[in-house]
Amino acid sequence: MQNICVVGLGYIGLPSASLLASKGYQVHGVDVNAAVVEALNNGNILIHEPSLDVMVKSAVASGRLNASLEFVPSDVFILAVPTPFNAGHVPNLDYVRSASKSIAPFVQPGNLIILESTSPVGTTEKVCRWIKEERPDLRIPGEDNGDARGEQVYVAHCPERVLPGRILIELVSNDRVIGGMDDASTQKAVAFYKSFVHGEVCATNARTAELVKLSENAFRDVNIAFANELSMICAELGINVWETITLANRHPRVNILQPGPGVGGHCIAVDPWFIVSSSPDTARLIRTAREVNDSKPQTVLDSVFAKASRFTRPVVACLGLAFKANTDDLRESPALHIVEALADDKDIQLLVAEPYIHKLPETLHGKVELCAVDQAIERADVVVLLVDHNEFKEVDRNKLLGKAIVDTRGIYTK
Ligand code: SAJ
Repeated sequence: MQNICVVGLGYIGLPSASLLASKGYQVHGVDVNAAVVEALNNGNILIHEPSLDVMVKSAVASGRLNASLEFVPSDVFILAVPTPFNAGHVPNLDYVRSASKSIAPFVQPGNLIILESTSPVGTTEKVCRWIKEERPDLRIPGEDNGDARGEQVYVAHCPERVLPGRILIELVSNDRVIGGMDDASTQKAVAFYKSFVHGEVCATNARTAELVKLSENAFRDVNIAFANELSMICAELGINVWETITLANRHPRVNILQPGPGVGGHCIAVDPWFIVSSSPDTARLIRTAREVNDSKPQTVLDSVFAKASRFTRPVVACLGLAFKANTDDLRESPALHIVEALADDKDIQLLVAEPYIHKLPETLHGKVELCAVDQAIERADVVVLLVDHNEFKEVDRNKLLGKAIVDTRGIYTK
């Protein structure tokens, strides 16, 4: 297993590809986005992730990592493509299907195919079916293989579980869960991951591995929903939620998470719906947690509008657009949605400080002024803290005196 084809060069595929190249594998990356491919071949990246630029540069310089729009024959195929949802929170497997169908012509007996994308239960079985449809000559686990000859193809799910901001560390140090479509696939995939993972590599079957990953993010979502609901209860009762949580967490078996402006990113706000879609009548708590977290941005907006209404032509400064601290990642960001909604109010003069970006997203063009944090605060009547970036934690508290404050992260009002 020396040649690896990584399909999808995003937040998971790109770090994985460069890590594998650094471990001595010959890695070919494939992406549908020509800009990503071109950047990689020049040793550059288009996303922000600590140390990734250095690792990609050195992997490309070593000759062990390259990319193109085309697939190539390989010993191992890793699918790291997005799994979003459609209207009604129905999982969208189009990218997994397309990746499976695209690698099929290049798959040979003995190859290992790994699905890393977070997926609804049953998706790894579908990968097998999609490949079989293209290649009836191959022996694929879980399929009717009739007259197919040669060594089998090995297929496993190994869900990614790295935290954006710590991807390169967690790719190596986290335990991994590997679920093969049969025992032979599990063993082959376990051997492969053991060659570069320091954490424990735990074997199971494909369906369990799929649900393990979804459960991890649903667990976190439910716990954040608890904190967010508590923040709304505290607001109703006139109690400081941050103090409440700090004191409750002094109990040895209580560990309440932190409320925020809502849950963002492309994982925690998405994956629980994959459980709901498989078990719509049973997944009641998981669904409600999603609804609680999705309702939080509106609660924040209500409180901004209430504070802004005390001023004529109020200047509102929003601190942060990213979906979480110390990143430029704006995907599914509640902070961004809140700023977009405020930008539609013609009575408000809106300033935004976001140290991780240099230009505003298109939805805010011409509606919002991007400025430095000190300047934004100085000019503001209302300061809305949306992201707990380090730069915002360091703000001189004297500069906030006399300002109306909506603090969604408990930095200024703890
Ligand atoms: N958040 C809160 N309060 C908290 C913790 C988080 O409001 O106490 C918010 C964040 O601000 C953010 C969102 O939740 O908007 C998600 O952030 P996160 O840091 O909890 O997680 P992600 O989405 O960056 O990464 C998660 C991780 N999953 C778990 O921790 C169980 C990561 O390990 C997964 O690999 C990743 O999802 C993924 O790709 O699925």
